[in-house]
Amino acid sequence: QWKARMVQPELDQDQIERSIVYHTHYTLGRHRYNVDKLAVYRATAHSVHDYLLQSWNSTQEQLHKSNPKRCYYLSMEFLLGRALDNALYCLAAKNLFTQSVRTLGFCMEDLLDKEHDAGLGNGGLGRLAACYLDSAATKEYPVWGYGLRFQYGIFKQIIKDGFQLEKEDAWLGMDNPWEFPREDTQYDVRFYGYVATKVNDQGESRLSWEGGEVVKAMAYDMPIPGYRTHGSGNLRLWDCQPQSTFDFASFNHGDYADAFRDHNKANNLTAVLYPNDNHQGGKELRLKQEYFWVSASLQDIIRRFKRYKCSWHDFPEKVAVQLNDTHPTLAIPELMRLLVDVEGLDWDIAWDIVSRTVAFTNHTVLPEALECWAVPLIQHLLPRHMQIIYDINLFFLQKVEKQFPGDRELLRRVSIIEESQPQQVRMAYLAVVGSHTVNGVAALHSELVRTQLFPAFVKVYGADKFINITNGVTPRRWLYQANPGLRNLITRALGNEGWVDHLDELSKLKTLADDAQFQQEWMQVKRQNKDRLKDWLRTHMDIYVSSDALFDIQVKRIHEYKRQYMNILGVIHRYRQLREMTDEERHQQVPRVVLFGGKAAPGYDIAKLIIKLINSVAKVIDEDPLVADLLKVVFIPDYKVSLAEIIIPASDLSQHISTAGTEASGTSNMKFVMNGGLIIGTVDGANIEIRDHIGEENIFLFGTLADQVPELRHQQKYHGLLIDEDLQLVLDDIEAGVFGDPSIFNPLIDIITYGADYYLISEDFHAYLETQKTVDDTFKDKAAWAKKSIMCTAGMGFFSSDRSISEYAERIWNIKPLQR
Ligand code: DL6
Repeated sequence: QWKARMVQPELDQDQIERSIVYHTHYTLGRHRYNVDKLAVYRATAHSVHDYLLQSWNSTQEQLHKSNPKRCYYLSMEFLLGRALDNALYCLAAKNLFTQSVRTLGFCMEDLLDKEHDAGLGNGGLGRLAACYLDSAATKEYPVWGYGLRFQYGIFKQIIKDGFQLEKEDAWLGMDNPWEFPREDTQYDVRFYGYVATKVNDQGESRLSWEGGEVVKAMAYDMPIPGYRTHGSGNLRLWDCQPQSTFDFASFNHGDYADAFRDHNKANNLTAVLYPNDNHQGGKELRLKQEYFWVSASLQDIIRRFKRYKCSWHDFPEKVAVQLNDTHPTLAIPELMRLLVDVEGLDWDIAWDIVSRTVAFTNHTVLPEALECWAVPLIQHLLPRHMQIIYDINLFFLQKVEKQFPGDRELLRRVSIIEESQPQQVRMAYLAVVGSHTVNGVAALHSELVRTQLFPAFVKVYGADKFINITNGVTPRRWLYQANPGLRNLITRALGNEGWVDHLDELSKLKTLADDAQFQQEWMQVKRQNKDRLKDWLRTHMDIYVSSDALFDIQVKRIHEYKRQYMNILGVIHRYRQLREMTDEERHQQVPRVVLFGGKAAPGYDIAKLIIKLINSVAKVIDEDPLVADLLKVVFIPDYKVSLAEIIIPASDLSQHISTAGTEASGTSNMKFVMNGGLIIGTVDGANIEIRDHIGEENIFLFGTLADQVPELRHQQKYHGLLIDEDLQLVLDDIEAGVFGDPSIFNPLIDIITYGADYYLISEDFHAYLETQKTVDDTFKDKAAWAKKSIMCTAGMGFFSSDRSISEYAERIWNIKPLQR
């Protein structure tokens, strides 16, 4: 089998083996005597990539022939995770490849584990973008993702003495079998410089951006497999290259550092993803990244559009551009610059094109996450864009003035420029003004977008411009691939695999929810998934847990608003209670394994302290024999997509307990429930719609409602905070040093005691503990729990990202699936 031969990509075992051997020899330069698992993983990945390229090419050909309207999804983040297993399932080739690598002496599971996660994202926003690419490819919508090819993705998290440390994530390794460089697709991108007036051939004067420094953007393409389709989607990532490799003059003078200055500067631009989630971080380099990416993407889009010789007027009939949050908002002034300065269109015509092409998704109402950039910085880095933004604002404000004469307050409220020192550009406002549609990501969030974030714009534009498209997740990765046991059981129960791309089919499981035999098989699968996680914890962390315990999981970015802090305070309360019980009482308790995972932004001290507290509590509980079989706390380091695929199917309960009105949607809540996990949560984000779909008896909701939050905050601020009694006891324990040096945790205590408890932990604590009691009681009734678990999965059809992407396609982009 190791004999090298050229392959014609055909899906039969013999050809697959030849292809793997071919890549081992000729792509990697390895030989059967010096081949290891990593090399065989890479050779296998290259082989799968060959097959994907076939469908990629066929889709491109089809697109070229039919020239349909296309959508371009501009997202700073695409949190893809691993590609191999997913591609094999999509191609329906998992068995063939597994057999092939077995014949060559390897085990597929070992190879899959060699793949490094593509961690080009921070959390929900980036993973949503990855789910959307999967669904667009599966439904054969002409959608391309555009992003940046960061050399370093989200950092690797290491826990030392309970504290988070960060290490770089060099995800690209030696080669990335999933991408191919497009040397023929390169664009110049300028920074700094000045604006000049030029007279064109027709004698008209035009503004032109000149001077400064110019770098090159080069495209890398990653095919995105659709599930059992003939075609494939595409993710185009931009890499930054210097204009020239090095300066020969400096080199000849022996100034080697100077000779490579441009080279290094260009390399730095796309070097690293900013590790902030729901927080605007970063200064000039981040703004440079944003501009570099949107400029290259738009130049590419325009080049493709011009190939078909359509009139500019038809641009919005051929192109839809979706801004995934405000990060790509510079696309609005950049498209104006390209149309007016470069293509010579009049301002009004260009503005009509831009505002019929662009749409904007908002993903947060948290003020600290809303992007603002200082005017002097934009002026310095992008002088022409600052002029354009001023003009957009001027024309918009003139329109508002005409519509609401004399309403100066309204003008102030909707101005894109904030009159602070220095002035700031409000990117969300610019995105609203330049887009034809603005959407939120869950029903409650979209309501808050209308009423809290952009009420003045609703007054100007009317409410119809602001719509809701509730998020979804791909059932391929999050159920079919991550949970083979449940996949097989569901397929057997429903008679076929049709549910994988028609998730509503799951509702047929409802008729089996009371069937004792089915309940038993269902919970057997859950048990196997818990065992899988248990084994992982043993082999990777040397931690032993019992699968009999209730697995209670909270995995997501660590943030005050997500309230991991409340969770660990609840654990301390449980621990206190267990210690105070008699042996007999303790005997009655449901054992719990409480698992945490998630990264804190490196500069977010309070979030890092929450991680330390979790680890300190875990250690004390671990060393206490009195609670040994009843309570275990584990912080799983370096939470990422591939780990989520093991953790999520193993949960009995997961926590989604953000302060009401703060979590725009959440998407892990959908993944857990899809996998038959129950959730405890607040009346926030998509939890609300999940409740509506699975039935309120199958979800544990509690706590303050979003519309009560402002008044409660006001009261606490002006009348002081009355701390919940149980919470006070828990805080006393921390202050007494039960979990180690209490002085470390002072800032955490202070945010409740002196910080007016902004996230309302004290307000919700009692209801949270009571609801946790209900969870314990319910878990004791095995049949009732099994029924709820089945009803959870059965109700999740709506939360497939296939439904979300169809809504985007129909309600915003006006695109159709490719006809074959
Ligand atoms: O829409 C995807 C995801 C939501 O599920 C989360 O609730 C929300 O917090 C997250 N938002 C962000 C915003 N970051 N920025 N900018 O990540 O989006």
